[in-house]
Amino acid sequence: MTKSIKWWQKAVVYQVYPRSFQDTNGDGVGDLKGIEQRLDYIKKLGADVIWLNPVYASPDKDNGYDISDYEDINSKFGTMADFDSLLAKAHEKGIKVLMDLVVNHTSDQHRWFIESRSSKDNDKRDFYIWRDPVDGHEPNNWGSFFSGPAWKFDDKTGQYYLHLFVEGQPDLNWANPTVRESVFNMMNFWVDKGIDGFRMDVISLISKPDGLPDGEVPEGAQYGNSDKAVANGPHVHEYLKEMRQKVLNRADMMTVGEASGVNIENAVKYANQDNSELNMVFQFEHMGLDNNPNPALGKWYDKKVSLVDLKANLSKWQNHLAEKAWNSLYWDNHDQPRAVSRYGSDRPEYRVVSAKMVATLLHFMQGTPYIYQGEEIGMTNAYNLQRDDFDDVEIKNAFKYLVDKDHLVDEATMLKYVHAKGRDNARTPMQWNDSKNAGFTTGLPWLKMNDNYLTINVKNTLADPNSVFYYYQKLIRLRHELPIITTGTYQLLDPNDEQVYAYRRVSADEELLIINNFTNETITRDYQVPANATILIGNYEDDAKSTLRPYEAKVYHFVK
Ligand code: TEU
Ligand code: CA
Repeated sequence: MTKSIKWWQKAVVYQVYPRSFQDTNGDGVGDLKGIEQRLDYIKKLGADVIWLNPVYASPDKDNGYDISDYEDINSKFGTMADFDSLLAKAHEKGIKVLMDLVVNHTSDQHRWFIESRSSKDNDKRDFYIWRDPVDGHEPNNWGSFFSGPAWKFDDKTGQYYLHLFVEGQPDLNWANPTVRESVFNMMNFWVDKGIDGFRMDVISLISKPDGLPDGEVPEGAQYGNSDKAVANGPHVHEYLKEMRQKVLNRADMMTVGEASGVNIENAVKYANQDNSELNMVFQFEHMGLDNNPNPALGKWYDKKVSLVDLKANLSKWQNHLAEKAWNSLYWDNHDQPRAVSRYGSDRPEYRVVSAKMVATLLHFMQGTPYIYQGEEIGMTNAYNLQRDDFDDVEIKNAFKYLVDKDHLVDEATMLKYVHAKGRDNARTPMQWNDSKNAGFTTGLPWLKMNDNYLTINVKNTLADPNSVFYYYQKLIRLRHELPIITTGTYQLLDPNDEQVYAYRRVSADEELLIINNFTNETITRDYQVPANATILIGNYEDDAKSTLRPYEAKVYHFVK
């Protein structure tokens, strides 16, 4: 790579889900003061940046992704003074802060929408997407991402408004220049506070296709995996270029666009290296590989991904973005199940070793890695939660529409799918220690705890030198120390091997060989490791050479 390396290309991001991180006032909800108290923990891990899920004022129909005031803090989380203090303390410790930016939609309680729905001639009417009924029905066949139709009829004015997510999340009309101006002004309010960047929620959806035509498939769940539906509309790149000029260029910011429905071709546009749009995107292709073969069920399924498919997909992104754009690297976030449960094994005998393997696989790739809270201690899916325990609107709607209404699967099967894929697997509170409610709260947690916190918790992981935590700490340190991890060329080995994911990173004078046994079996492979190679990191104590033990991961380093 000839271009100079930017700070965010060497950085590792730690994602904090504020609601579930640390409660300080006993109301059962994590808060900003709690994050401030735990900054030293994040510092100890070694992360450079924190991404905060939305902390703005919100009726919480979709856990903060429905914002009613962009310039105010959700009172459950604290006050603006708490935010300013957290930002200052993070900066003192050399940690940067990324804010979530949710501007495809607002809450229906936002003053813009309250005005917009009040009458057809209100000056905010055109801030949102209103349409007349067609033959007494919805204007088109679009479905919400979270089941059901994407249109809501409003009696007051006899029109439908568009909501790609839940009813309480009306979509903003980005075609209206006053909407764009209002959003950019709001973003500048945060830039002026000194934040270090934005993670942009479903930014690939802000420009709607001209004329709002019917989709090929009515289910909104498809939009996340298809480039044929509503994503990547005709003006999205124009809007982002305008945002870059009016907001993002005012500081040395890091930006990552969450891009449902993005493919390689449009990712290269969003994250191009001419600095005209974003630094990188979150792509979803690898998250869709273990979807249900029945498109109407979307992500709801419990079969493991095929390793061959996973390799092909991740390698495609590594190879095609190289020198052209920049990858973000993630397994986990607040919308995904736990990585160890999904890709490794959360059985007690394999949990630690496989959590490290899954980490090794990702953290030696090219891109900016994201660690989601709890991933660094090997937190698992929450199998103890039952239908009535779930909080997530996506899960509730899946039961309501796919089970109760459409009878696509029975309730027990859906529960199995939710235990494999549901978002609440990631949202159960952080497990700090083995005291009541894992030290997360002295009150009643807003979402039931994962009942394995007596063994899986931060206190235990910090006391054990062989823990998942110290492994992540070392992965981060290696990325900071070895430029080849940032800049080396990626080469996949043996694409058809169904058991091992092995790849190389290559620079002019050195090389890394990364080997990951994806199975719980002992197998043999000969990668012709050169005699001068040394082990940089691994999840077993010794090197058994061509023997690979269950979930073994190891990385050889050698000078050519
Ligand atoms: O998620 C966008 C998105 O594409 C989701 O549909 C995602 O595929 C799904 O949650 C996986 O189950 C973003 C946020 O990350 C999510 O938390 C919000 O609910 C959503 O946007 C609406 O703002
Ligand atoms: Ca609290």
